[in-house]
Amino acid sequence: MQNLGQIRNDWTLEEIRAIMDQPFNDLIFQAQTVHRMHFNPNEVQTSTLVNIKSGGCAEDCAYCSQSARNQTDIEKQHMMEVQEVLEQALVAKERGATRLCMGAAWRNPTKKDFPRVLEMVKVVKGLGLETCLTLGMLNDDQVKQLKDAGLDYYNHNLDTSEAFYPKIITTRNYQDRLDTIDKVQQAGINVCSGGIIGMGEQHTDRAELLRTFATMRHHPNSVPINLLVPIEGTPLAHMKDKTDSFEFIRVIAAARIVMPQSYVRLSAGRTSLTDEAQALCFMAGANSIFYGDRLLTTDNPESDHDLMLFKKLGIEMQRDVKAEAKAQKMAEQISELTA
Ligand code: SAM
Ligand code: DTB
Ligand code: SF4
Repeated sequence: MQNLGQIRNDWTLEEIRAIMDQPFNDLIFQAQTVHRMHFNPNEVQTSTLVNIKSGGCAEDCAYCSQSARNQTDIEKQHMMEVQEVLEQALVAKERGATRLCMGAAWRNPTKKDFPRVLEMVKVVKGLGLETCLTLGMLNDDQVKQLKDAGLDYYNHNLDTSEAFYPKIITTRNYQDRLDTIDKVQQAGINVCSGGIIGMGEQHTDRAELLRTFATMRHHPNSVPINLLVPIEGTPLAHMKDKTDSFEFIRVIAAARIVMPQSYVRLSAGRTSLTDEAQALCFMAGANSIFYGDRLLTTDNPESDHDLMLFKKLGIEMQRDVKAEAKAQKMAEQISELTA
């Protein structure tokens, strides 16, 4: 392919399908070639998730354990105290994560809850961790306040193609999602946006989702590719073992090729992938993961298992040297002030 590894925003569906459909070895070789043009191939960025408000969500996302419409057995919880987030952030940092991703089961954050969210961002940043939030839709004022608080990333997924989306969510439309992503990007906050594979969508829906991201003016900085975690009590509970892992790896490789400088995140569903399948995902250009024993309401591989896999593969966890230096400086200033 010509211009392999160059940033383009004019990808067509046919081009992306052709990338995805080529022989597996050619696809992986191409993805690995692009990956090496922009990244250290033996380094993976790690984010840890914290569910800061669990369950009772007003949206009707068919995959989600936290929708009030789904009869799941998760524990509903009010918004966490800042202190509890701080404690979890310390554990994540100790284990080597560089980013804390705080998620809330909201359609959108309310005025009442927002000051505490801002406080969480400041406190977590103070530890030298990067911050990411995923709170649902945002208005202009909220985006500005998050930027002022120093938020590094905002996660807001498109989940699937525009055509398949109404089969999964009816309480908000695709354009709502695109609008929030646009606001976040315009404010200068890094966008994290991806989707889910295995909800009953077709191959072409997966290519179309990638096309939507790859034709944005700025590709999302981070693109999480989730493998559906089928949850009892959700309309997608029956979608067990429906996705071939090679198809999942093909999507990862195609994401790497069409968005050469984005972090491609191997996200939910890793517990149902073998170590070998995950190794192929890294070979295909995945270079970040959620790290820590839990996702939001479901299990993730245990950190020790991930460390063992990294060791077998010779993969290093990325360190955020800038954030560490900043936190060190802040700690020095605090100790000077309190001396
Ligand atoms: N409420 C916010 C929202 O929807 O933007 C933030 C939290 S929501 C749980 C974040 C993302 O997690 C969803 O957009 C979806 O892509 C992913 N997700 C949720 N449940 C999942 C599941 N069962 N399997 C795979 N991915 C899932
Ligand atoms: C993303 O794309 N995946 C993460 C994060 N962004 C917020 C969430 C995965 C959730 C998996 C199901 C659960 O644990 O409830
Ligand atoms: Fe609510 Fe987010 Fe779950 Fe949808 S994915 S039901 S918006 S928590």
